[in-house]
Amino acid sequence: MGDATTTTTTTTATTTATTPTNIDYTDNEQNPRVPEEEYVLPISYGSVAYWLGKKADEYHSHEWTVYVRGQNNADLSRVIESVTFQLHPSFAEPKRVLTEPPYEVTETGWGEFEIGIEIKFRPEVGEEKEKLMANLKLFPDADEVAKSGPQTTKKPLVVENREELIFHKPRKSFWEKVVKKSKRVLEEEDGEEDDETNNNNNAGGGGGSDGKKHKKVTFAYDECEAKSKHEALWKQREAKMKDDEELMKLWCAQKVTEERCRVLKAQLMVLEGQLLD
Ligand code: SLL
Repeated sequence: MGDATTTTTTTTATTTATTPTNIDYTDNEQNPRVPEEEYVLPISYGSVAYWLGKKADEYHSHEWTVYVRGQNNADLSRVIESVTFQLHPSFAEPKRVLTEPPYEVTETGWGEFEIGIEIKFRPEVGEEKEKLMANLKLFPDADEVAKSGPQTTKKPLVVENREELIFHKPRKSFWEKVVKKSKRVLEEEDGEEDDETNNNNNAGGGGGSDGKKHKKVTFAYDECEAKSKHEALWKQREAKMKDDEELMKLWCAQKVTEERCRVLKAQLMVLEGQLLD
């Protein structure tokens, strides 16, 4: 297995948001929905593939892992009952069911294919399932080779998708037994904010937009203790994403300041002109 701290060739899809399928919004008396709340669960899923180099043979050129994980190492096991990966029929027992983290399957093979992923939620969540599709990629594209050099046994090819599972109007059982059991991380006075701003990257939360000051409460996911083979790689990627976000914020702040300076200079010139008249 390669060293995860080496440079990676990476293809990342943009974050998409999805609502679990087949949601029945009709209320049921035993387990009603909490209408004013929303819970956001950021996950990542995809594949990591290493070329086997000298160890490669005709049918086993790469070792790869397909995975589902919580962003920022969040533990998904309180929400997820099982993750099923549907592999290509050329693999023995292609339906792989994982009932605890890390939700990942590692195999060796020769070809690329689409891997069906089905996430089944715990009964208390009250929603059925979420279906995703991961594109297993073993061979870098020509432009990736041009950018990062040829494939080596140390450089993993990563295809990662980020997704936000959004639970609108969560079931009371989910809200009380799962979400509210999580650490409460933030409670602050909040102004005229939109409902959507009550959910940040690693938390779900609630609150109305009545224009009045109100308390904003968010919940942190517990850290996942089960180690993924690729944990160092995930941490490296997430640290880089945070750095990129910070850089983007700094860049925006700089642009705003430059624009303000320009406007102030123009106003100053007008005032100077008026003084001279
Ligand atoms: C194709 N899309 O039809 C591809 C299918 C299947 C890959 C790729 C099996 C390895 C093994 C394997 O890698 N299958 O037999 O252990 O061309």
